[in-house]
Amino acid sequence: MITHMKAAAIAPQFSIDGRLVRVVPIGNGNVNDTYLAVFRTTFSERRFILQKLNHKVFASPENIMSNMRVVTDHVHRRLEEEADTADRIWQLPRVISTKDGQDLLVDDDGEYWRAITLIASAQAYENIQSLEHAHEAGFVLGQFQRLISDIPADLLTDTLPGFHITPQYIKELDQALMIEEGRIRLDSSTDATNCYRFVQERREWASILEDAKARGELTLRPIHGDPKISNIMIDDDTGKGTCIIDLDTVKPGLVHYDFGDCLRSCCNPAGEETQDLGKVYFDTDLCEAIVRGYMTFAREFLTDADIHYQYDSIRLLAFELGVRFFADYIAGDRYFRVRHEGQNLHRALVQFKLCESIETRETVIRKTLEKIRG
Ligand code: GN1
Ligand code: MG
Repeated sequence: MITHMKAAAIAPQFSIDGRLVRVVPIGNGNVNDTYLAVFRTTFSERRFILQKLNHKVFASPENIMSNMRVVTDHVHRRLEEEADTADRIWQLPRVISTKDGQDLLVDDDGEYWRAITLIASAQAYENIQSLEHAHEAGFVLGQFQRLISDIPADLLTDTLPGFHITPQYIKELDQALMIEEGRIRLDSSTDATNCYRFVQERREWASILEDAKARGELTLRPIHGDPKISNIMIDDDTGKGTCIIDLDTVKPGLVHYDFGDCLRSCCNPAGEETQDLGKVYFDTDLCEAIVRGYMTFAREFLTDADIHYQYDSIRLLAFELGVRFFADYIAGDRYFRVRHEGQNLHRALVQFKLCESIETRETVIRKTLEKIRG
């Protein structure tokens, strides 16, 4: 059965009133398959998100769901406590159980499905729309990090060991290059050999955050893990941020992984999938707007050492995603979904171009960070 039809067969098994009228693919995730399901009763319509979890990436879907329960229960409680003084309605999806009370449904092929509520009257974008949008992206991330900051670390399982450990991804690249098919892919184009040279030139520096962590300068805190632009929802009516979605990667990590990832994603106006490398650059005005939004909340919990590594985290997360795409291309596209041959190589070129642009603008970025810190 093709996945889309399967989704239509799975949706009614979750605890939703009414009859299913439509299931459509939604979003551009690189890992899970996501659908919008619409149910109707005589008097109302209900929409929710149905997802097939990528079992190859997430080895234990049960742990993903238990983390999701911990995070959503915690954040919903805090939002309720703060509702009277909040400047807006903040949203966060809720897990919908199956009709027999489970968080996950395993189908006949052993695939894992879950359902969550849809965020009302809001949307996420693939590219930043304006300076105000950029400010809201930073604001939403800062607010989310604040809201999860007091989740006890032992309640969260590490669902993706090695996630955002840059030297680990370089090791994976080295391993993929030990296999003949990998070496053939490397030698098959100048784009690939250029990517490899780019990695080689930054290999030593790539452990900068992990070294600071090992020295005890930086400490682990709960983080979102994937705060890219398309995971930040903007309210259709107010233009303000209302929610951060995609909670699969919430776990203890460095807040820098989030900060760097949000900036590398939002400050590239051309977006991650652009075909035109000439349009890829790091926009420092957008950077300033995001950091201002973020620091509204983050000022409260960042230490001097945290701030010291902010610039490097921006450079590193662009570099790291480039390494991840490149290593996956060399390994034969096993992790990130691709629609055509060479897509992961092209995605790597985009991130490396962005990383270079960040390096060129180092002085301006550092000055911006200093100015906002005050
Ligand atoms: C993946 O699946 P998606 O699109 O939410 C990846 C992120 C990358 C992102 C790049 C679990 O996220 O780490 O930054 O692609 N998620 C995982 O678009 O690896
Ligand atoms: Mg994700």
